[in-house]
Amino acid sequence: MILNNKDYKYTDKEVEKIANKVFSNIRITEEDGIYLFKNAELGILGILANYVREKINGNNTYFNRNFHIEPTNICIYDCEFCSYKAKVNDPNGWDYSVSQMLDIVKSYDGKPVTEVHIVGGVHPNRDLFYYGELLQKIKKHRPDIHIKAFTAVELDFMIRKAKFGINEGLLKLKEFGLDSIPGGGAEIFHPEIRKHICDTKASTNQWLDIHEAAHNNGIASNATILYGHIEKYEHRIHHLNKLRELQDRTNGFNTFIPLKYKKENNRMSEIREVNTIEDLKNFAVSRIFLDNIPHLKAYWPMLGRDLTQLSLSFGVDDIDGTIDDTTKIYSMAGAKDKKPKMTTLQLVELIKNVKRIPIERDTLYNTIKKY
Ligand code: V47
Ligand code: SF4
Repeated sequence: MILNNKDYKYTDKEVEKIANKVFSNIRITEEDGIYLFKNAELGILGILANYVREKINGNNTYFNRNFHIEPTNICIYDCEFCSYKAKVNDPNGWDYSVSQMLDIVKSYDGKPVTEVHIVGGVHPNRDLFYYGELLQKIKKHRPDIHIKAFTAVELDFMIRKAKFGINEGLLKLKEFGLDSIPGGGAEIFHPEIRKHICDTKASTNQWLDIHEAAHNNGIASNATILYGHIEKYEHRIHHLNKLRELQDRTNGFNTFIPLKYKKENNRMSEIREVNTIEDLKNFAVSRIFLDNIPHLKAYWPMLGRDLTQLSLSFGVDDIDGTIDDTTKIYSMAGAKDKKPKMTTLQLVELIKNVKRIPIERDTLYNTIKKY
């Protein structure tokens, strides 16, 4: 359903100019991106994002069969938006041993999951060798499973604690069994905002350096943005531009995942969450701007099922996976789904209901099954 500019009655000349660039496959500038955020109405953003989506991914809509392990919520950092973390000895804290985490993996014996997503807090006593043991034991037990693990923030700490350089640390983890890196910890790259929401953890440059080094060592990764709090459109575009520049150098990002700020139980709770229009605009402009990152993901446990379906008309081509009630990050921050879990059949139905083609994929987007 690719529409072209002849079908749309523009009310804004500048939006028309930018739209013509998109339809001519010309990259839009940072100024264009900000202009779209501020001035384009949702209809044209949907048309443009859908054009880019269908050019790259056709009608395919991807999902996988995955589960999460959250090793600990104990964290040395104190991000303002975090509803999840606990301090050492906090009664709300958890800190799983390697054998407890292996038991989680074993509970999937005989089930056709293809990915384990491991992400958690930055525990002061856990280093690269502790997590290395976990990776090795998972691979020994289940060699077929892809391990997507540790945000750049966790990696930065565990690599420094082991007194390794970035390349050396990543290669060691790869040797232990790390297959790819999730996109978390990016938040907002612009220093004006980062200093207010997550001042002490890995900086923008450290996050970007870790992903660049991973890509250069054959480890693919994802990228996120945490949007909808104190940042302005200018900061979002600055963030997208940093990712686009890095992707031009390495081509190592698979997927971009906008994470909507959820307000419950954190120190930024007075900030209202943005509405659905803003969510859809954000997906659309991300899709239009990031012409070199192949996939755009709507993370359904956070957005809910209806908005996830809608997002498929605003650039999104991936809805993550079955997840199976194994993540607490968003339920603790106020997401409606307290026990997120969808069967493969439910994911397939969700996609088919909006006339897209469900594709079960592995983490690296190889097709496992077309429905
Ligand atoms: O970096 C924390 C976010 C991220 C809140 O790579 C919050 O496939 C909203 O990395 N409101 C971690 N978001 C999650 C993550 C992720 C999730 C899904 C898929 C992938 C992937 C990666 O969670 C953190 C932070 O940005 N987060 N608190 C909150 N209150
Ligand atoms: Fe720690 Fe991550 Fe929470 Fe920040 S967002 S306090 S790094 S668990």
